[in-house]
Amino acid sequence: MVPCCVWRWRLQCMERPFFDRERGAALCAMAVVDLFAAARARARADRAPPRPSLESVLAAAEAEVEAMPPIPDAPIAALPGLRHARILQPSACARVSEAIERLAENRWVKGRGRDCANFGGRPGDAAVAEPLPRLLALLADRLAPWFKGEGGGGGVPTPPNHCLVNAYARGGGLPPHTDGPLYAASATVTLAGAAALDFRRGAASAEGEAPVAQLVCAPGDAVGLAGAAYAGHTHALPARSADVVRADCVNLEAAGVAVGDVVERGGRRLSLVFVLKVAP
Ligand SMILES: O=C(O)CCC(=O)C(=O)O
Repeated sequence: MVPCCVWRWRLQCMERPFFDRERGAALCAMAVVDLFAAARARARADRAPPRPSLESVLAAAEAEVEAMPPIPDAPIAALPGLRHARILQPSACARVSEAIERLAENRWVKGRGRDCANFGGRPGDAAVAEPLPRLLALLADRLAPWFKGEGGGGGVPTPPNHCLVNAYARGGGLPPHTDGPLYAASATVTLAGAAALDFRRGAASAEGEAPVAQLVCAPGDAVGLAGAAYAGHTHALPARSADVVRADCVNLEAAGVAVGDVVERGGRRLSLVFVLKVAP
């Protein structure tokens, strides 16, 4: 960075007549300042730790997922089809987040309230356009029991085959929606940024209607939607930077919160939405 006073001085020099000895000296001094600034920038870059390779970041995250115990069934009685469980411990969550940020780097698409990156195809397209990267496929395998009997799976655990990565800036959110008729269930893993989801009765319910349930999810948590929770309710992530825990919160104990607590979203929310697309 060249200090402000140097810029002012440079501009004054430029305004002087061309064959000015003082100007010549000033230009030499400027060159010296530039050389020092460049050398300082180089030294700073040399001091920064080298970026780990994508392969090593992926390998570390995959090892964490491979070491995960099977996920519990974890149904929430208050809303049939809703599940919630902590599936990633903090170190696993940090490694998976880092790997997902790297995988998504060249895929982000700007959206309203969030940026999205798709793996497996676009959400609205019925076809599965590509196999999931190994890390996402490993997570999908872990989540398979929550998709038992979905998508013609014949009552056996069926891994989801599409993943939407969501990144919300502070205060971002999603209005009430369902995940659509192409799927019958979804599982969302929070990797960064806690949040409280609101559920409203009816597949077309909107913001003006009162929520019937709230669910708090923290980094490392998975939320499963199937049956009535998937098709008979909308879910929403209100656009705000903190959520107040309400009396209709259905996972107080599992989330370790009490009514009236304020759950800060944090700077950036990163979540993975897994769905099972049925081949057209
Ligand atoms: O980030 C979340 O927890 C919600 C994501 C969601 O509902 C969606 O992408 O449809």
